[in-house]
Amino acid sequence: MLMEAHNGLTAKLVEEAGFEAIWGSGLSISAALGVRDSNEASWTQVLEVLEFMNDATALPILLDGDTGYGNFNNVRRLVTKLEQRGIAGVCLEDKLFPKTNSFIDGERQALAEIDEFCGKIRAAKDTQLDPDFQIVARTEAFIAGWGLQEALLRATAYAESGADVILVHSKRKDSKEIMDFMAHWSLDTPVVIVPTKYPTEPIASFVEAGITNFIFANQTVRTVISAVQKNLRLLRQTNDLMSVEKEIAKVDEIFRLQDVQELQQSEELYLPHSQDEETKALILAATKGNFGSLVADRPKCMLYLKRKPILSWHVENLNRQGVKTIGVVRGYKKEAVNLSGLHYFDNDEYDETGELFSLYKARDFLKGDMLIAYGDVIYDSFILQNLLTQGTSPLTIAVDAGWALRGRRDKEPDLVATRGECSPVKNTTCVLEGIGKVPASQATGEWIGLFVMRGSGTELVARTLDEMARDEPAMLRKSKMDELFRRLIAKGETIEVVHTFGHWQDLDEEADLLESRPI
Ligand code: SPV
Ligand code: MG
Repeated sequence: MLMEAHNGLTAKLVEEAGFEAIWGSGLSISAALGVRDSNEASWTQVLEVLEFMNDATALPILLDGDTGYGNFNNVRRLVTKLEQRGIAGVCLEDKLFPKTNSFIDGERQALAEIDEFCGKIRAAKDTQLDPDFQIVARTEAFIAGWGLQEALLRATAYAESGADVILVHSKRKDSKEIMDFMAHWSLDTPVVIVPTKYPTEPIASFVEAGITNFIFANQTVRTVISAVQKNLRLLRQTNDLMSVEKEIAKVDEIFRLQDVQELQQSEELYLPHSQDEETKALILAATKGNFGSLVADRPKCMLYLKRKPILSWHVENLNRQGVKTIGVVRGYKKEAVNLSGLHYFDNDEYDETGELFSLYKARDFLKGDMLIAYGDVIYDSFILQNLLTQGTSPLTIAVDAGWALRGRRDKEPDLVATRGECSPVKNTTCVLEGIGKVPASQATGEWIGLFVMRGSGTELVARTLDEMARDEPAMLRKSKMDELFRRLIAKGETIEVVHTFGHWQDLDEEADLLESRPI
């Protein structure tokens, strides 16, 4: 039983339906390509389709090779190319190139000279390298109205020229021509038929007559046409996707047929793992801030800056750098911190605790590569980009080297002392030596409230928080972030510094710009 397919998808569907082989139908391949069954698609274009079909299925494919696309020489090249692409056989018909489908004015179609066609068969058999490659010789004697004698004469000549199988085609509505033929067929060469025009005849009666192979030549493409016509008509009429939704294959079914799962497993095997490890971000936004009536019903991070909540600026900035998983530690008026798609952690003791305690509240989120940001600091996106791409250490902080020039009004700037020079050009790094109690005269910059921790750095920070929670809970509650850095330095850990020059703002200074509603 050979079932028609005309592309990779239908080849797979034929296989899943349990058929034993595929008919690469000239009619349906050309129809699927939107052209006529008159050799309008070139033979190499057909070959391309066959390659996709063969890749999609383990079933043997018999190509409907029409007339062989020329003379014996074209047939030789065709056989070679089909073998190279893993096609199991080719059917050649005794008509003239360019052929016309047998069901269109069959009587008016000229047949090939018997000798010339026998030469094609011999050329094909002499060319094949794989002994299993099948040459099916098809006679159109009945189709062209030449009758039983001519059909038998031709079939015999083709079998004697080496054809592996004879295809006898008929367009009668009954089995008479085929049965007459079989009554006289005495050679061992097996016979295959294409019962498109006599579908009411039971297959069993042909089997009884000695026919062992059947080609269902176009039922797949006809099923596609009817189903698509019906559903597109409905969709056009109703404008309602639900009019077809229940009837059509799920999108997941497409993925299954494409074996998407195999690709996912292979990605595990072959893609470098660092690429799948996404950087997450955590925004600390628990405090109220000194903003008077502006923060009556919302915390700082939900105040509006140019029509958007400050938290939205953060999220968009992070998204632009490919950071999609974002957590927020909220506290004061937490119900007003309600942007969708974020992971929320609550520090309900925001009034009596510091930043380190907020960080600890998101302890379970601290895994892999992470960016930690203060919710009330805004910065240009290049600062984030530099921090994510320049620093490669387990712990890296962003420091403003231009702090002294900016005349900032912050009463408690997080001044830092550093060692070394931060230069991607010279490939040198700068390291944090002190933070918090650094006198201005010794400071090389100001920490801007942004840092990155990667892999082992994240584990180190999480461990330090766990130790504090266990051994010094009061200290954990009241500490600011600089306490964490001081502890890490004291443990001998290296904290890399990426320098920036201005282009950030902590919002305590910018109350004038903020609104509690979009303007
Ligand atoms: C085909 O499927 O293209 C065939 C069979 O050749 S038929 O259309 O019946 O000629
Ligand atoms: Mg055909």
